[in-house]
Amino acid sequence: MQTVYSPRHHGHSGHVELYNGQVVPAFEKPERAEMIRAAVEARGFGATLAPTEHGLAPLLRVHDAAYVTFLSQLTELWVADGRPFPILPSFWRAPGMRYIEPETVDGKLGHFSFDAGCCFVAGTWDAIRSSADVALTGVDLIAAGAASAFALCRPPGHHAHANAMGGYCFINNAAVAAQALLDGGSGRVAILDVDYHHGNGTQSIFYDRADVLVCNIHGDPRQEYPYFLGHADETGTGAGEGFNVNYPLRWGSGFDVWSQALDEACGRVAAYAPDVVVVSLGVDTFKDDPISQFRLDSPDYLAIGARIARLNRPTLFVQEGGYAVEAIGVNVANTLEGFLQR
Ligand code: SP5
Ligand code: ZN
Repeated sequence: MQTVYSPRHHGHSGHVELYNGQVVPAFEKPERAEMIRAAVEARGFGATLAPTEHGLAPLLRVHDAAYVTFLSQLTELWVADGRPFPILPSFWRAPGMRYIEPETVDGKLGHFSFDAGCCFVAGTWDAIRSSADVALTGVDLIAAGAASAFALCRPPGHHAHANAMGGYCFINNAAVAAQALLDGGSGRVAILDVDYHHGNGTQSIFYDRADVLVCNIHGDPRQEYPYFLGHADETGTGAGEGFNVNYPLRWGSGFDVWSQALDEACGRVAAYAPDVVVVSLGVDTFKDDPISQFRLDSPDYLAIGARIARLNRPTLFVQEGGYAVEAIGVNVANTLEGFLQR
């Protein structure tokens, strides 16, 4: 299994988030990707490749043009206003307010986000593009016949909606990849999201579609971020009815409960018979994750990979979350190793 990685993720560094009411260094930091790369390379799964440039067209297949334009112009708007970094939104609409893009930068920031989890610094837009290119180069590997590939994306993507950033996510790399697979000739794609947090962006993007099955295992939104999506009764709408499946689990869930949900999700994926499986691979389900409340341990990730391998489909792993930096490499590499040992 080859890994796609770009050092351009380092441009997104030194950013902050709001945590327990304080401005703190973001948990989503460059060391995450470096720990993963080191662990994966040490296991010798295959070559590490640089991504090829795919431009913005594949992003515009799942994101609104006005949103991508906003992301591409935000930094210059901010700098033109004479403001220092970092850039952080702090104004949002409530239901009932108008959906009209404001002309000024603070208004645009709120219009195109749903939380203060997406901080911009000077190199953020370049890192966002490189992360999407990493996912799209992974798609190219699968399209060329690889049985599997690992897209070491940073920043992550699964919280990003068609027109909004949030939760460290700007462009939804897994959604962009799934759409690119369909555009390349796949008839059906399944996205299996095992990140601790519900992939609200991915669910939202494909909610009315039958050509992408979206399965999510995550912290119950009654307790956990993103709070406002991810309930079990969200099953899709219109043509997409029955093609969204949520497995919300309570704080404190261990691998006994979690692996049962994975078995059920894999049953749904197998019944769908997808041409390709895209795994949104977050390892913030780990017991020592600093912002999460599940209790998976490092050997459990070997079992997760092995269970996914039993689907016996071409599989693209797309990196999402995981914030226990000292264990993140082992946990990601264990998942891939469990998959490869099928
Ligand atoms: C890609 C990804 O994993 N994004 C996660 C974004 C989570 N942001 C909000 C986390 C809220 C954590 N609340 C902790 C409260 C501790 N007192
Ligand atoms: Zn997460």
